Amino acid sequence: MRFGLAIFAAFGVVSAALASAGCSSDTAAPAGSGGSSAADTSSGGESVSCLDDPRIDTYTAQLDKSGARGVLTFELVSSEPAPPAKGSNTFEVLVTDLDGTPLSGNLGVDLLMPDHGHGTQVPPVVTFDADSNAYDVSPVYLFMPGVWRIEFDYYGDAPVDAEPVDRATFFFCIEG
Ligand SMILES: [Cu+2]
Repeated sequence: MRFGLAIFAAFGVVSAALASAGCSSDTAAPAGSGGSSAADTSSGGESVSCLDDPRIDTYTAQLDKSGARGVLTFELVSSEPAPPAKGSNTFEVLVTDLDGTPLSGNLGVDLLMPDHGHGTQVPPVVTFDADSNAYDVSPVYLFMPGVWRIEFDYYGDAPVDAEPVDRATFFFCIEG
């Protein structure tokens, strides 16, 4: 599942649905139906605690990471709500080159629960905000408690199914 700018959103819906079919407790409604179903989506009725998982990032505003190829920097400027929570989140993401210049090319976002092998049901929409020089990514729909991997792939002028210029991954523990 690789979600990019609007033209790829339809593809994202299909692949997300296929991938999420593999998760047995994937019963949350995709719409913002409130917290009433929280008990249904946690494993065995127990709340999930992944805060000690060595993979996860501790959320702070302006959390930045060097890309895997060392070419770009990806900064999670903010999450709303903060820290990221179960349900729909909005991320602001800044991508800069080695000179610190903000970039505005195609950005793909890939959401995955690595322990369950599925993505999300609602693909995020990525828009570039020329005022902040950053991307708005919404919704970042983290519907299930547990560890989520959020990958950003920067493509520049190339389409989002090309080889990315650089990429970075963030891991967050979503509590049930
Ligand atoms: Cu899951």
